[in-house]
Amino acid sequence: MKKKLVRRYEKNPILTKDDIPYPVETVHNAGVAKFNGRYVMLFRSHLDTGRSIIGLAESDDGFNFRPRAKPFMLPAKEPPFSEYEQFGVEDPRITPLEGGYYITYSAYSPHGVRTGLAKTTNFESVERIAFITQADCRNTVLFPEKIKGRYARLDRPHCDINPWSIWISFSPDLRHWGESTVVIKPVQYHWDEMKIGPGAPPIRTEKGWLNIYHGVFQTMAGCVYRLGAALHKLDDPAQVLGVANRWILQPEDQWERVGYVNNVVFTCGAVAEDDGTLKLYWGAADTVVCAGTARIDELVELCLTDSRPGV
Ligand code: BMA
Repeated sequence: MKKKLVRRYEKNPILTKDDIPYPVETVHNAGVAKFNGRYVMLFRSHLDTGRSIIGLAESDDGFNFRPRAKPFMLPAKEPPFSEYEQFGVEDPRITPLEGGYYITYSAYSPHGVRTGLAKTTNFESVERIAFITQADCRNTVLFPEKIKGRYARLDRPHCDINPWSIWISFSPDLRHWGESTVVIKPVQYHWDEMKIGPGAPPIRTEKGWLNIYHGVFQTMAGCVYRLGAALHKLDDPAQVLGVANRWILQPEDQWERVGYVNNVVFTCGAVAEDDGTLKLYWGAADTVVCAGTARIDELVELCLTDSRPGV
C-alpha cells in the first residue's frame, strides 16, 4: 500500500452541528489561521433554508475548537454587498497578510457566484472590502505576501467549453486584478478530470508555493471530491513546477462518504507549523469538519517527483 500523506486526526470529526449554539444544519468547509497563538476557524453552515452563513470557532491546539455564540458573517444587508449575497455566503478562506487577516468567500445571488474580499484584524468585527471577481468565479485564495511587488491570487472561473481550471491573477491593491492566466487544468480520465479549484491559501516552502486544491471525478453514483497538491515557483507562481499525479486525500471515513452531499472532502484551509508539519482541515460530505496532518516536505516531494505539468 502507498504511504498515506495525510494522517487523519483520530477524533474526527472535529466540529459538527451539535457543537454550534445557534441553529444550523451543517458545519463544514473551513478556513483556519493562527491568530495571537491560537487557531481561528471560519466555517460554512447551511441553514434550514438551504442557504449558507459563516461561523467562527477558536482552539488552542488546532483540533479542539470552541464555536462562538453567534455567526461571524451573515449575508450583507447594505448595498453594494447585499445585492450579491442574497443567496448566502460560503467557503471562507483566511490569509494572514501584512498584519491583517483577509477573508475570501463565495457570495451567491440570482446574478451567480462571485468572490467577496473582507478583512479583520481581531476576529471580532469584519469589514467587507470589495467583490474581486465577476460571476461566475470562486474558490479564490490569496498568496500570503506580495510577489515582485504585487498581490497574487488563484481562483476558478466557470467555463462552458473547458473543464473548470485554476487561474492566477495579480493586483497592485487587492481590489483591481488582471494579467490572468490559466495555470492548472484537469486531466482527462484522471481523478480530477471533471473540474478543479483552489483549496487552502498557498503555503510558502523552500521549493515553491504549495497549493492544496480539490478535484472532482464524475461517477455513475455522483461526483467524488478529493484533494490534490501542486507546487508553484516562488518568485513566479504563474509557473507550475508540478501537479501531483495522485490525490492526497479522498472520502474514506463514514462521515466523508455519507452526508448532505456524499463523497466529499473539500478544503478551505491549512496551517503550516514550525516543525515542518501541516494541519489540514476539510469539510466532510458537506456536513462536518475534519482535520489531519501531513509533512510539508513529503507533499512538496510528491509534486516534484510524481507529477504532471500544470497546463
Ligand atoms: C462545491 C462547493 C463547495 C461544496 C462542494 C461539494 O461546488 O459548493 O462548497 O463543498 O461543491 O458539494
